[in-house]
Parts: sequence; C-alpha cells; structure tokens
Amino acid sequence: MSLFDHHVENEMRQELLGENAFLLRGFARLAETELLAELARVIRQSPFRNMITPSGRRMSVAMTNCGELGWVSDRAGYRYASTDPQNGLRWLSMPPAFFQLAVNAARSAGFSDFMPDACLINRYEVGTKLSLHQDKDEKDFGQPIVSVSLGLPAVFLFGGLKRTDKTRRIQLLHGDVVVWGGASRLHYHGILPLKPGHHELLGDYRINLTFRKAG
Ligand code: MD3
Ligand code: FE
Repeated sequence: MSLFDHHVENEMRQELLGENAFLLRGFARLAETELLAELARVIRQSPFRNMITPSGRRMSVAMTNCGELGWVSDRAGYRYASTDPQNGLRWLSMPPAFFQLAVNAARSAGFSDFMPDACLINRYEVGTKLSLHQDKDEKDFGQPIVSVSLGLPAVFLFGGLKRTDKTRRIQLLHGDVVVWGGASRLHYHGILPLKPGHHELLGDYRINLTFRKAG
C-alpha cells in the first residue's frame, strides 16, 4: 500500500458521463477536513445568502464565493464580480486546498492547464432545488468546470444542448468530483429537490463547490 494508492484507486473509479464529462467518485474525500475548515473561513467573510434572479425571484440555493471573481445575481442580471455586493469587500482568495483539488481533478480528466479564478459555493437544504439551466456567464467555454459535492446526496439532472432534450439522473454523493469540459460544458443541468437526511460532517445540508475560469 503506497501513499499514492488512494489517488490511483480514484482514477480507476473515473466514470464517463458523456462526451468530456468525467465523474471522479470520492476524489475529494482525502481533503474533506481541510476543505471544511477553509469553507468556514470563506463564510465568515462572506456568509451564504439567497440571491435574487433578474426576474425578481429569490433563489432557494444559498450562495457565496471565493477567488478573484464571484458569481452574483440581482435585478440587474447575472455576472461575475470581484467584490461581495453585501459587504463591499473582495471575496476571500481561493484557499490553496480548493485550488489544488480543482486543478488535480481537471488534470486527471485531461485538462492540464485549468487555472480557476472563481469558486461558487452553493448550499442546499431539504427541498432546495436548482432548475435546469446552462452556465454561460464565463468568457471561455473551452475551459472546463469542476464541481465538488459535499454532505447530503443529490440527484443531478444532466440534459443536452436544448432545454427540452432528454435528461439523465446521476446521484452525486459526498466527495464526488465532476469535470465538465468539451461539449458537456454547455449542456443543460440542474439539481432535484434535496431529500431529507443527515450527514455526519455537514448535518442537514449539501454543499457544492463549482470551480471556473470566469475571467
Ligand atoms: C454541467 N451547480 O452552480 S454542479 C451551478 O450541484 C450548478 O450546485 C450544481 O449547476 C450544484 O451552476 C451542479 C455540476 C455542474 C456544474 C456546472 C456545469 C454541472 C455542469 C456546467 C455545464 C454542464
Ligand atoms: Fe450550473
């Protein structure tokens, strides 16, 4: 048993979800303690909040960010901003443990020069959902997106390039990492309402870290 067996084992558990979408089961579990400690620092500076959509609805997912750029939404639209509109401060810089995890996951899926500058942090409670949408607020769709699931399990909906395309359901569990690149980058996706449950580290929540090269 070498120090690297864990990583090798994870690489072998890589599943192909579609063209250039890679599921790395449990890839984040080795780093979970550090990730949660850093998350606590991020939310001390920029607490979770329910943002308002351009149409005036309050999102059921609570969000915050770290990194050079953060995703925000209000009546004026969706965009990336270098400061938290709630406190006027810069988002906390991306913790090295976050950055390293995202870079390592991207590399193991074949994206060797991914340099994320934005980490959107989504918090789901029981009943929270994220409707089918595309991620189109970034500059370069050639860059992949890396997502890290922590806490309660969720059912992820993975569709096609059109909203009406048929969707697949994928169970995302604590520690799972998904790398979305190539064609899958612009596919519709969403999260079904979170089911009741309890996670030993995160209690009644699911947290998702989404790493992007936004600028
Ligand atoms: C597939 N977040 O923040 S992560 C989002 O679990 C978002 O919080 C979900 O969709 C969550 O925009 C899903 C998985 C994910 C993220 C981005 C994608 C899947 C994606 C972009 C393109 C295709
Ligand atoms: Fe998305």
